[in-house]
Amino acid sequence: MDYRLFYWDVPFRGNFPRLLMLEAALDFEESDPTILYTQKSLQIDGPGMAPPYLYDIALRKYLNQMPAIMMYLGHKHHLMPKDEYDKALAYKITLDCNDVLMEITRYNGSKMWTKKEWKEFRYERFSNWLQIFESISTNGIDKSSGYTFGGKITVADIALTALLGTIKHCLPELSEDIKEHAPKVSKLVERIEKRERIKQYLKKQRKKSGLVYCSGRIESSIREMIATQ
Ligand SMILES: N[C@@H](CCC(=O)N[C@@H](CS)C(=O)NCC(=O)O)C(=O)O
Repeated sequence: MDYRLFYWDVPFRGNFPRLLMLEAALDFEESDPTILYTQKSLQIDGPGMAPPYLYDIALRKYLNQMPAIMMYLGHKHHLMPKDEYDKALAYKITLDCNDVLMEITRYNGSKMWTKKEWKEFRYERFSNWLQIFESISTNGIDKSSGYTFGGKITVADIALTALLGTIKHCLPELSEDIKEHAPKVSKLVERIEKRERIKQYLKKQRKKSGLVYCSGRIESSIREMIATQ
């Protein structure tokens, strides 16, 4: 076993490290994150406020914060672009994805949506984010390989898939927004979701969890906004 992932049984932020570890053919298991809640996490290396936590079994160390976990795994398992600038861009894309997660859940569920704010988010911020992702891909995408950087799959392709593939599946009403504002990235996401290990995992996860996205009151609030818009 290479790693242990401490995350809730929902796709949301957890599918970022999950898809990366599947792509890299790593051996990992999952544990209930409750045991690492804030005070308890002070006793470990890399403590934090909330899951995900990655435990590196050989190193016997934990790491918190999704983008840090993605960079750690990406560097260690050859899923970074070669060029230094592209490495920074891959990190930026991962941070952008994490910002979208924070925005769509109104700062990780700390507030619920109102109709006015949802409308502003969906038609301004979310479409702007999609255009940003699309412009990075349009300018930089490697025409021969179809990946964002340098002919090989990287952490950036995986982060975009974990963000947008999950939204497309769990909140299908938003898939039109994705196709409209980020058509190339939408295709990229479809290609990554067809990679064998990722495909098998998503099939199982989606069969078991259905459309569950981030769970809790904030998921109900997002669904209410979509339904009554
Ligand atoms: N910035 C952190 C955010 C962690 C976070 O907010 N996790 C959520 C689930 S995705 C959570 O467990 N929230 C419950 C809490 O904050 O107590 C990261 O990117 O990993």
